[in-house]
Amino acid sequence: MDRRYRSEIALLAVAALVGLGCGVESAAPQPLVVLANDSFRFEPDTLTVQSNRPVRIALKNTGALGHDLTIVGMPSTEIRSSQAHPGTPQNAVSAHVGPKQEGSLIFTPTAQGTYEFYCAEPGHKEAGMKGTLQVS
Ligand SMILES: [Cu+2]
Repeated sequence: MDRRYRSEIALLAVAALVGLGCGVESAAPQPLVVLANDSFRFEPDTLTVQSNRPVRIALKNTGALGHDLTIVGMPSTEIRSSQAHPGTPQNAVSAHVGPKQEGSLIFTPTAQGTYEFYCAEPGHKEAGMKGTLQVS
C-alpha cells in the first residue's frame, strides 16, 4: 500500500466520523415521560422509539421509595444519566431517582429490537416493575 492511498483512507475515515457526529447532533431528541411509583409499576410500561436518534426519558418518581429505570444489553451511544444506580452493570443504560425526584436518561439506541427495562432496586423487578422498549 503506497503512502497516498493510505492518506486517502485516513481522510475517508475522518469524513465518516464527522458525518456521523453531525447526524446525531442534528436529529431532534425523542422526548418521553415515564412515571415510577410505589405500586412497582412504570407508566407507561411500553415505549417506542426510533433507532439512531437520541432519546430523552424524563423519569418522575411519584413514590416514597427510590426507583430507577435500567436497560441492559441495548446497543447505545451518547449515554447520559442524571444519576446511575449504584452497582449498575457496565453495559446498562440507567437512571436512579429518589423519592419525589425527577431524573433524566439520554441515549441513542443503535440497533432495532425489543428491550426490557426494569427497576434495579432489590425486589422491585420481581414485584412487576418492568416494561418494554421497542426500538424500530
Ligand atoms: Cu423501583
